[in-house]
Amino acid sequence: MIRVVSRATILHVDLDAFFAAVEQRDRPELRGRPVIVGGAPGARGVVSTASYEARRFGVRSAMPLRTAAALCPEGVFLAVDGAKYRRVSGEVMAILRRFTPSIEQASIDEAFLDVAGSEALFGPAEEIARRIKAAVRDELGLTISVGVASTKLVAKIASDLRKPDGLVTVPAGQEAAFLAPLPIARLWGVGPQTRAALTELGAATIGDLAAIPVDTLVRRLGQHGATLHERALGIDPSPVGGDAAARSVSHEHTFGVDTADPETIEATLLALAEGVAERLRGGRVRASTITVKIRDSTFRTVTRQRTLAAPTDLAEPIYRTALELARPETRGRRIRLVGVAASGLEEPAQLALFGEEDPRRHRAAEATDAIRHRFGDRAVTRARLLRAALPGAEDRDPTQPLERRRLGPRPTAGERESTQPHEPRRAGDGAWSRPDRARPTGDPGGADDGAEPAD
Ligand code: DCP
Ligand code: MG
Repeated sequence: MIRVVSRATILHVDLDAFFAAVEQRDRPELRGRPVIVGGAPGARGVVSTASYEARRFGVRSAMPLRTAAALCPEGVFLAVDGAKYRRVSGEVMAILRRFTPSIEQASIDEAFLDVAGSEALFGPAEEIARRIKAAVRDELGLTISVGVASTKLVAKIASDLRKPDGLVTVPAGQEAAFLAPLPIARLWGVGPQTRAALTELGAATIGDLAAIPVDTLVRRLGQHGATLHERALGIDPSPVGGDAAARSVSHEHTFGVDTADPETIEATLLALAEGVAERLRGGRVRASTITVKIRDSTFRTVTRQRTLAAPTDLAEPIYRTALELARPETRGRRIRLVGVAASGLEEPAQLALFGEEDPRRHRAAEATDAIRHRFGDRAVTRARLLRAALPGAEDRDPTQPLERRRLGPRPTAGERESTQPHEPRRAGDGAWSRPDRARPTGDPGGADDGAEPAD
């Protein structure tokens, strides 16, 4: 069998003691104390999670609360605040999306990222992992653990190894050696029954499993035995995020103070469009659908969407489209939040089929990315883009009614356009653009699904 040795560009990110960490962050008096999230100590439910202080007493997720209370009498028992954790989850995912459009949220507190296309912009995968850890810590006051590897399977096992606040990199080619000493239960697909069967075959560690002939495993476990043998060597063909068409890249901004000033709103849309375009280029994908999200001071939220005539990764068409879509929704309102998302992503192989935009413009945009990467975000003037896409000063006169002003060139495309009221979502502001792939593990029942995210 020929195996292509790829690079370690897959990250698995997992928050540490997620629900408990959010509570300790928001209530400093709980820091350093054993916090158990799940309900009152005498209640009939189970533990959702426990802080690392409580874990020292043996408290674990899914344990009955009463057992936890017996193990840890001085524990601080808290109810599950699902809406809050979903909002924070959205904020974490929004940070992750800044580093790559190739992201797959696997549960409420974990995601896989493929940063192969982001290394030119942000540095090697391990450096990206460090940056992500710093951003989550500095911006959200939470710690995460990250695994870096060539496959999702190995990245996930790596992220779990040095929790909390861990960072474990497994260089390409080292997967089997990394896994060998670990117990077989760490592998995907090893539940109690499989574990019993493997124990009978003498396998306690993943290395033991890898040493068993495949035929023996297949005789005992069927096709699953062959799959496990591959996994024991670190082989896992599953791509991050599945198909590109289901993914999207989004940036959004909540104003410090709600604003009705068109100039502020337009400038913000421009910055968001630039950020989205940059991430598309970093991920080597182009988008054919642009969506804007507008939330006003009454929390009325709308999204408006348009499909472009040709897929793009440039800020100008994204900005122009976003502006056209946002204009009727922002007129005369005090705006709380605006967002720009690009979806309908296409990989380069498909892109060759499409007519190119001006290749010089494209190269210039990529050069801009490279300069930003080296010298920081502010190094590149936006004058060219501002001149090209924004109307002249007279057209932007804030004393003129909006409808009398020219707000940038007409769009070039627009077959499909839709307006729909914002649908209720499980996550908060940050998670609007990407339908959750998997229902979060331990989703606390969804009792508040449908509530407007309270931020
Ligand atoms: N969860 C839950 N019920 C479970 C497991 C988890 O409600 N049986 C919730 C609470 C956790 C969150 O999901 O905070 C994330 O699950 P993790 O397994 O990642 O656990 P933690 O983040 O709490 O801890 P760790 O540091 O081990 O990741
Ligand atoms: Mg976690």
